[in-house]
Amino acid sequence: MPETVIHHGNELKAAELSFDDFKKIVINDYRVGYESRQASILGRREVLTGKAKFGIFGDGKEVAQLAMAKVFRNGDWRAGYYRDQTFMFATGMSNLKEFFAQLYAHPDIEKDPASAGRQMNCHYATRYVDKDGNWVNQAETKNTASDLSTTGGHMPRLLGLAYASKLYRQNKELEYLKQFSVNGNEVAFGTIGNGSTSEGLFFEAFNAAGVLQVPMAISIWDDAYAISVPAKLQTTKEDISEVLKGFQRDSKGAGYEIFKVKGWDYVALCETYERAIKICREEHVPVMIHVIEMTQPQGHSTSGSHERYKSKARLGWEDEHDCLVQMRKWMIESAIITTEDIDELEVTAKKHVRECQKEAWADLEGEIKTEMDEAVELIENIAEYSPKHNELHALTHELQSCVDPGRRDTIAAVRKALRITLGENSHERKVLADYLKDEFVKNKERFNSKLFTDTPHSPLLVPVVKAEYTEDARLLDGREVLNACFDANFERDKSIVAFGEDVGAIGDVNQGFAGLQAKYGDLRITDTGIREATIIGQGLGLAMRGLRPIAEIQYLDYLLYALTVLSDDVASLSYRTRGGQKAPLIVRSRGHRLEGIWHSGSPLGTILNSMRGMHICVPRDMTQAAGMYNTLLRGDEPALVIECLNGYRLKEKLPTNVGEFTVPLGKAEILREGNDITVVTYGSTLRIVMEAAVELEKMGINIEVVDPQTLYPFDTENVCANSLRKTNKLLVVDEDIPGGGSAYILQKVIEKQKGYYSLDAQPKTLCGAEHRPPYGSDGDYFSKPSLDDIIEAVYSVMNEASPGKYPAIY
Ligand SMILES: Cc1ncc(C[n+]2csc(CCOP(=O)(O)OP(=O)(O)O)c2C)c(N)n1
Ligand SMILES: [Mg+2]
Repeated sequence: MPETVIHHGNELKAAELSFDDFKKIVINDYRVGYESRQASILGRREVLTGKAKFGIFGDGKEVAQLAMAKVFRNGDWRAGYYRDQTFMFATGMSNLKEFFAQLYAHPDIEKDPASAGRQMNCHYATRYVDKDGNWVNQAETKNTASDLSTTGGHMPRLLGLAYASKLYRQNKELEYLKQFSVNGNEVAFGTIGNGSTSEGLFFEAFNAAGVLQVPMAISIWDDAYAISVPAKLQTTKEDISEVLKGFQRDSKGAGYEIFKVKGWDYVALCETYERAIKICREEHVPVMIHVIEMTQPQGHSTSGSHERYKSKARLGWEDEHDCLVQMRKWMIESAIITTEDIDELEVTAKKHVRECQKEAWADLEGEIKTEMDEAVELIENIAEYSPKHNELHALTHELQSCVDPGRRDTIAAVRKALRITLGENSHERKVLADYLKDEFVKNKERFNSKLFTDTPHSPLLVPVVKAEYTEDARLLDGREVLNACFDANFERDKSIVAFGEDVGAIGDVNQGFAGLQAKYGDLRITDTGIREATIIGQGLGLAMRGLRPIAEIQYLDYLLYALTVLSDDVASLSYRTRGGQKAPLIVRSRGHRLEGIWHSGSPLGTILNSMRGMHICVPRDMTQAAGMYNTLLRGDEPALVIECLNGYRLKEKLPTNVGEFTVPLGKAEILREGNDITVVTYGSTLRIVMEAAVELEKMGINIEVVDPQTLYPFDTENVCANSLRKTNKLLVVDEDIPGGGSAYILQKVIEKQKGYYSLDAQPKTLCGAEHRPPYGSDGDYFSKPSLDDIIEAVYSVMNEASPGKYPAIY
């Protein structure tokens, strides 16, 4: 079987090679490209005949990727998109069988290591976390960060992957992290389609890499279209490298080295990549390679045909400039290969691809068939004794007649058999029910597992260490407690870095990092531009490469600018690779009430609904926040910590173990005991609820106050529902809009914790208004839950339960 991988060392340095060696390399390249093309053609056919659901392929983009693969070394990273199969094959990061396994959605990491059947085809990833959650040695492997379907969505992460090389090269204290870097020599390769350069994320990442001067090599695969929309409607001057010329480094300052090359010119491509990556790797200068005149022989994807929107002339031009056609022509003209030999190579390559496809299909089909046979037998066993035997026979017959069946067909038939035989009591029926339960467990693992890493390194397993205080513990501003916590952690762990807007020189707008840049240097506590999406991407890339970033979003309201990266990339990373990749990124922000439409946000509903896969921490004060950072910095899962914007100057006691004590995630705390009603709240409203408690006590009402502390995970020990057993009444106080964070809390307490068993009165929520709060204290009073609102909300629940004892106030 031919060897697909181009090993490092196959660079085309013509002067140093004999003509025979040179020929061998070129012919091998062509074979890889040709096999890749056959995979595209066959892949499309598999979709059109119904074996796979959707197909998007890298045809027309092969030759540039062969050239790029030559300069991709161990330790390097790729963050790319769905056209990159040739590059993945050429570097050995994927292969033909895995390509087809993913196309068929094989839910097995052995068959589809990139996503275990979870991602659409041509969405790549290498597994850098082993089954116990340990990092593999990334410096010795070629690495691909898991792809997204959202075009341009990977650009922020690309920045972070490149930035890690800068830190590894410039911060000598990181030399001990040998499994991640060799002196920061690693290049982060990005690929993006011409159309997707219209995305804001592209421009944001592009500018940031120019500012940071990181070894980032962006290749733009330019086929002049984005589905049906031509370059004229996408890009100023229809030419992205023309537009970006101002980024070219020159006597005025550092910037990019920009290259432009034709996608069908093998020799020029090899030379260009050689030059570009040398600059990028050695000088740590970002480079852009604009690869023009690419084609798309089969159109955009299996969803449509490009004949609908490309002119005959364009289609003719594409046929002629097909990169493999051109490469073949050049090889024959240059006496690298004869027509007969290349014809033979193509026949062999085609056969090989077909074999790989068949094997991949047989692997999945075999598993499904075995399971189906087992289920059919179990159903037929019931039929032997069941009065419904005709219906059951029909069911198994129908199941066995399925064309290209899936696991869903078998499981649906089993469930239907159990419905048909409802009320029957045979042993055989019980066996089938047990079989179904076992299959649910297996399918949960296949399709629903690994939202979090769930390994021994999980922050949920970090030992609880209580905060300790001396008798004369100092009372400090909250921000100083945080500052001491960060200081201790920066001292303890050299891989921790923090960055964001105003985080460096002034130590963040609330001074949590004050003085730390002076102490630990600007590579560890760093100012960034105003670019929330790429601040998160920067953190994500660093976290993937073994560093411990704290990425700061200055105010919670600005989190929306980074939401795509958080939701699409950070939060889904573990899930979409089925635990093959992780990124222990800590996002630090501050929110809840302060003032104005963009500085009082508490969009917890938005956050909870879009960021499953991240822990959501809502500490009530800075000491609790510090304990959460201490926990998270010792675990390996991503999290968002929302500090109370109005709490930095409130006095708190400084624990003696401020850098060590931990606040466990998912552990709710009862802050005040009471018998009459349970009030669940968190963050900034907590203090107001505690004030209300004092007033309410004067009115003869004793409230129990529960702080869940983290919204995800939420109160894993059912503290809320247990409290309801005593009080039988529930009020949730939340600053988000009605139906936002409070609806989430209600679902957890009432449904998940079964709190409804204990309720004597309607559970209530007290929330912010549906609009954002106006600027000014009056605006705050009339838009966010106030002391009076809370007192009256509690009272109204009491009034409903005992109107005689608690008559309406007004
Ligand atoms: C954020 C986002 N917007 C829209 C899409 C739908 N979409 C998928 S591919 C595509 C065209 C991309 O064109 P281009 O970047 O030129 O890459 P090409 O497919 O031509 O290689 C579009 C619009 C998407 N996947 N993600
Ligand atoms: Mg395009």
